[in-house]
Amino acid sequence: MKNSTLLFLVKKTDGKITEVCLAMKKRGFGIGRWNGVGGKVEDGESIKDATIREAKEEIGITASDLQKVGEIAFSFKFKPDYNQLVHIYITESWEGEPIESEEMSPAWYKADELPYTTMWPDDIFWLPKVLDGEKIKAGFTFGEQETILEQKVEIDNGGL
Ligand code: 8DG
Repeated sequence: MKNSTLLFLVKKTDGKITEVCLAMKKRGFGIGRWNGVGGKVEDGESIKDATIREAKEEIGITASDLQKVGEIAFSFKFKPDYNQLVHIYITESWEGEPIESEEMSPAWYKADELPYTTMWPDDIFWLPKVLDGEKIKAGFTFGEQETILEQKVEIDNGGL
């Protein structure tokens, strides 16, 4: 399965995530949706390096101190070319301020007011857990028109 990355910049208050930077995807896969930043890992590139590169390309920041919080295997029953393993990170550390690029337009949201109806339909099933401090391993199978056919979300605080 192809590897791809997903990073959420977060701000904490008293150790709890209170704000999340999302970015509106302006083109390609996931267009019209709010999401973290990320994309495909290139040949010979580490997953962390890909995460940092994509964040720079998409919202102009240099991320550091990445914390891995999840892995999700996505399968697309009718488009197996899209199948991918997404490696999910959060960080409180970056240089620069998120800015708009050709690909994405960033905005800050309160962690308990994320626009789930304009996000990938699986996010509601795992992202609240991640923002609550859990680590997850999950799998989703999509059918036609992005309906979720199968799903499994496990808490995995030790394994990642
Ligand atoms: P390109 O447009 O430059 O060709 O591609 P890219 O930037 O390398 O990658 P992409 O295909 O645009 O990356 C897709 C991003 O979306 C990547 O960060 C992983 C993420 N993503 C999925 N599925 C889901 C999902 O169901 N939920 C969330 N939150 N993110 C997802 O691919």
